[in-house]
Amino acid sequence: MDGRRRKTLSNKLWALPSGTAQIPATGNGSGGSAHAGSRYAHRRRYEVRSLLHHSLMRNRLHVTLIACALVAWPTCQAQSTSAVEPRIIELTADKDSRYRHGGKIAPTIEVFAGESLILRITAVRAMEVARDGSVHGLALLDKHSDTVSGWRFFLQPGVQDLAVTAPSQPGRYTAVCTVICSDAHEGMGFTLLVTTPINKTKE
Ligand SMILES: [Cu+2]
Repeated sequence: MDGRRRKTLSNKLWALPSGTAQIPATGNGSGGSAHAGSRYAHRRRYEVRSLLHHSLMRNRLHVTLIACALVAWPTCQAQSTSAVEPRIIELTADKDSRYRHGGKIAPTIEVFAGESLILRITAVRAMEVARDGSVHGLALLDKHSDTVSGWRFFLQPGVQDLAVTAPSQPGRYTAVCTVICSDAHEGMGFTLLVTTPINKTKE
């Protein structure tokens, strides 16, 4: 019975908010000194010790939690302030099998190496549609005509946001359409000019 009671008490302790944890538990039955028989006193000591143990554990837990919070807080702050919103670049993959950006056909878009971007592409059907329903495609090729990792997409009619990261190597990259969308498909593309980030070129 003793053990069961302790178990109940410790369960209560864990359930109670920290400030109130010890008061009702230690006060339970010990308020009147009339009950101070030796057996009772022994049990009480035992319980108090177990309560102390638990409250110590709780204190340690609290200290640990607070320490974690203190450590985590600046990290979260740093992350939220340093995480730059990706730049949105609006493009149209048009019905005449041309990429447009700000009214320019086959534009050159300048980005920083490693920059987070969102390509907001409005795709409009040209003559042909791929079997999966895509009306145009997009692949970014490096100087060896290899597709840059993470830069291959098939475009459905309408607006789509493509999250990409600019290549880490500065240089001139060519974006091409990968769906045979019309006779003019071969000429459909744009240039991505990747430059070194500002903080590395400050002169
Ligand atoms: Cu095409």
